[in-house]
Amino acid sequence: MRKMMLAVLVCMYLTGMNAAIADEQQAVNSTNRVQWFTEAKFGMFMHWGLYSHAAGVWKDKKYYGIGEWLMHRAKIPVAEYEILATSFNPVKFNAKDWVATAKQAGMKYIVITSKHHDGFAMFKSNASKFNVVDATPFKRDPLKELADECHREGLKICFYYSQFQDWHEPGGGGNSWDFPNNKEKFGEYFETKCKPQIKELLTNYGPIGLIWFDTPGIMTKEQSHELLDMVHKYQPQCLVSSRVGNDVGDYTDLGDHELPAEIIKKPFESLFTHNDSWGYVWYDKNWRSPKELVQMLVKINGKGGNFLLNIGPQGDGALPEMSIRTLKKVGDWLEKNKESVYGTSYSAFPELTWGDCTTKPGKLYLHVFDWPKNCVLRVPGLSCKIDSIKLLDGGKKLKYSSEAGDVMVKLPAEMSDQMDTVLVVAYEGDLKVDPVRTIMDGCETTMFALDAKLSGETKTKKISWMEEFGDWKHANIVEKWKTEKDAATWKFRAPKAGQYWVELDYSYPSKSKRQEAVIQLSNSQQLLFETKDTGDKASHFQPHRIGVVDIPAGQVEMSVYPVGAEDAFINLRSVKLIPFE
Ligand code: JFZ
Repeated sequence: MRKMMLAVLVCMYLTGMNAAIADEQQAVNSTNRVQWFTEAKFGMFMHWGLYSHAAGVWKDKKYYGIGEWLMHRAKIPVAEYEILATSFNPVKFNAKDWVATAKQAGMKYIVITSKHHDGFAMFKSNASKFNVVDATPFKRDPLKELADECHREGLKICFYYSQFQDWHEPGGGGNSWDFPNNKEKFGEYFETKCKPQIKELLTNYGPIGLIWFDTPGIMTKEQSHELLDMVHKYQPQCLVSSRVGNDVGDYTDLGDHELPAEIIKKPFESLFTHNDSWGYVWYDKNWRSPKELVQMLVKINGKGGNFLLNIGPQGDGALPEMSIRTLKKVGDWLEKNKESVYGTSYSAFPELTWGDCTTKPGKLYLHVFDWPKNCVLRVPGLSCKIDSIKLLDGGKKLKYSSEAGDVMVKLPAEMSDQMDTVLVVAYEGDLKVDPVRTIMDGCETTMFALDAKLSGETKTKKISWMEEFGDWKHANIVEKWKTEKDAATWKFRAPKAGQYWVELDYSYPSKSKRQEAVIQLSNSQQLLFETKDTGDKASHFQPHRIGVVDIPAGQVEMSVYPVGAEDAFINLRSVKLIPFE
C-alpha cells in the first residue's frame, strides 16, 4: 500500500513538474515566437479583394468610406456580388514588384487579406469555390505567388482572415439582408469554412509570420482558443493577433487608426491606412505624406510598437502610384536612419514636444521633428554619463551643455532631414530621466487625460467613434467629475518663467446646463470659466481658450475641477499651454 501511495505521489509530482516545465517552455516559446515581430517595427498591410475591383462604387453610386465594406453598405445580395468575380482579372499583379516595394520601404512583413468579410478567398480553397482560382478569369493563386516571393526575399508573409464575419455564407456573421438568422448557423460555418480555410493557409503557403484574425463577433472563448491552438499546432512559430477575440492572442492590435496614448510594454501593432480606406477606392485621394508616415512610425516605435501601414492594391493588381512614390521616400529615410528604428525599444522620456525617442542599450535616438528656432535642443531631465552626441546620418559631433537639469544640444542651422533629423546620444552607466513633463522654450505643450493624476470620483475612459464610415477615431477623456473634490491634476516643469494661455480640449453635452469650473495652479493662481456647449456627442471636442497664467520656473501643478456640478461636466481630452506672445 505504502509503495502504491509513494508511486501516486511521485506521479503527481512529476505531472506537476511536467506542467510547470510545459508552462515555462510555452513562455519561452512565446518569447522566441514574438521576437521577430518586436524587432520588425514596420509592416505592410494589404486589403485586396473583389471590393478593390468595385473600387468604392456600386451601380454608379459612390459609397464614401472604407471600400472593403461595399457589399455590406450597399446591401448587395450574394448572387449579385458573385457576378463581380466573373470580371475580376488582376493581370497587373506582380508579386516581385509588390515585395520589392515593401522591402525598399523598410517593411519587414506583409499582412494581406486572404478572406475579408465578403467571404471571397484570395487563394485556392477546397472549402469554398468562391475563390480567386475557381471563380474568376484570373485563375492564379496570388497569395501563393506572394508567399513564395516573400520567402525568397526574407520578408514574413502573414494573412488577414475574417473568422466571424462572412457575408457570403448563411452561417457567417454580418449578412442580415440575405441570411437573417445567420447567428444560429455560425457553428456550422466555423467548422465547414473557417477552420478548413485556416488549415489551408497554414499548410499550403510555407512558413507564415502571423494570422491577423479580425472582428471575432459572437465567437466564444473556446472557439478563439481553438483557432489559436490550430495555428500553433500547424505552425508553432506563427503569431496570432489579439483580434482572434476573447483576450486570446500572441500580441495586441490596437483599434483602427489608433495611436498608442502611452508606452505599452508588450508586443503591439498600430494600424493605419495610407489614405482613408483599407480597400482600394478610386476617388479616395486623401494620402498621408512621407513625413506624416515617418513621424507616425517613430511615434509608434517610441511607445514600443510596430507600425502596420495599409496599401490598397487596385482591382487590376497594380499598386496605387501615390503609394509607390510615398513608400520610396519613407524607405530612403529609413535606409539612412535604420539604426534608430529596427531592434529599438520605447522612449526613455515622457512626451517630447519637439519629437520622439527610441532606445537601445547605451544609446538614445532623439527624433527631432520640429527644429528649435534658436538651434538649441532642450533634452529634458536627462542625467547620465554622456560619451557623445552626434547626428546619426553622417556622424557629425555636436556640442552640448547642461542647464537646470536638462541637456542643451547645439544644433546645426538646418535639419539634415525635414521629416525627422535623428541625434544619437551615447552614454555609459545608469540612465536617469525626470518623469515630469517639461515645457519647452517657446513651444506649445499638450498634456493628455492619461497623464493626469485623478482625485475624487474622477475617471479616465477611452472612447471610439466613426466619422466617415470606417474612419475610426479614438480619445482618452477625463470624466465622472462633479464636485471640487473631483479633479484632474497635471504636474510639469518649466525651465524658465513665462506667460501661457491655457486651452482645454473638451466636449460638453448641450442638454446640460452651463457649469462653472476652476483651473488652479500650485502657485495659487486661478482661472475661472463656465462650460460651453459643444453639441450632443461626446466625440464633439472643441478647443476652449480659458485665460492667461504666469508659470514660474520649476515644478508646477495645474488642476481642473468643477464647482458644484449637478449632473454632467466636461469630457476633457487634453490641456494645452500656449506661449503668450
Ligand atoms: C476591421 C474591418 O472591419 C475593416 O474592414 C478593416 O479590415 C480593419 C483593419 O479591421 O475594422 C475594425 C475592426 C476593429 C475596430 C475598428 C475597425 N476596433 O476595434 O476599433
